[in-house]
Amino acid sequence: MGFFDKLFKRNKEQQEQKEALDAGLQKTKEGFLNKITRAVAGKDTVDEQVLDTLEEALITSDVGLETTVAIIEAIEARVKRDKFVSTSELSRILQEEMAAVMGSSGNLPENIFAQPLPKKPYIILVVGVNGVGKTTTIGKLAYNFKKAGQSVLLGAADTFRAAAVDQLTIWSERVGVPIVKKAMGSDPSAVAFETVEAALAQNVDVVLIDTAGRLHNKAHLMEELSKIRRVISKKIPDAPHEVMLVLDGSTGQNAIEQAKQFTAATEVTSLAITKLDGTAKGGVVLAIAHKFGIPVKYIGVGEKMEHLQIFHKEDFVDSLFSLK
Ligand SMILES: Nc1nc2c(ncn2[C@@H]2O[C@H](COP(=O)(O)OP(=O)(O)OP(=O)(O)O)[C@@H](O)[C@H]2O)c(=O)[nH]1
Ligand SMILES: [Mg+2]
Repeated sequence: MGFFDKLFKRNKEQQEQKEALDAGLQKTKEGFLNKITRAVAGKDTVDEQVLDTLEEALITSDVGLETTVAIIEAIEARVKRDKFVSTSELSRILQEEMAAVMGSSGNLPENIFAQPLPKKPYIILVVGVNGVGKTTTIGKLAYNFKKAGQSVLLGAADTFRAAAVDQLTIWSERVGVPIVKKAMGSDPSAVAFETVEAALAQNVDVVLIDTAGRLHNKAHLMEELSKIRRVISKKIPDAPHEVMLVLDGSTGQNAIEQAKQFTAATEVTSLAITKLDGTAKGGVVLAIAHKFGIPVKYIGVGEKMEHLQIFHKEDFVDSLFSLK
């Protein structure tokens, strides 16, 4: 049991989620903890050398330079202030500072899916490059919203590939929520428009709109997203209410690069980081949460619908440190 673990009482479902997170982060943890253990081996107190090794451990665990420096500086300040910090205290301080550096991310309430949404219908546009897990994340979100009692409508605005519409249709059947779709090659904004129209007519709570991750080129992709946004706002002026960028955590620094490009080209209001199961690059979550000032709301720790988690930064850090 880790440090933060002791602070929380979890119900059965939360406990299962935490175990899935622990298991998913196994690889990241192994690399990371080995490096930390090496950093403090044979030392009683936190000195320059311990901090140097720690810095290296964080950077090579995909936490990235900028975020690592922020964490190390915070620890240095504490060491300076408290004069004597033992290496046994270091682990606790490190966990606290790792969580702190993630800022506004990971502060969502446990019952987020059941809470009344700020707008009805609440329109979420899901964006990201191909293969990151957009369609899967939509399926998982639909499952969670529906389970919490909200009515959901899916919009298949990825019309670039026939398989994309099929894939979202399978999710709609699996979860038991309706879908608006058109033939492959149709105008994606037309699909988005009809989806929003149907949501208004049917008094739906949440709308999840899937988009293509690959088009002829990047400029075309961004242009298409702007057009979808424009068309949606013709029906509901302040929609989409959320633009969720999906990032594949297993690609490490690549995910950061994608986040930079998308946030420069379009307004992104929330993040989901997928495929944290089975990767050693989980440290990238800290970098993403720290760098962009956009809340990481959800993380994916597997392919199934139960494998979407509300992102809790303390749980996340705790899982990086808890040895099974
Ligand atoms: N292990 C794991 N696999 C995932 C996760 N999320 C998605 N996947 C898998 O990643 C692959 C791509 O997911 P999609 O949802 O099709 O990705 P996409 O972004 O919609 O891709 P395009 O439609 O091609 O743009 C699928 O095989 C998913 O099952 C996750 O959290 N963990
Ligand atoms: Mg897709």
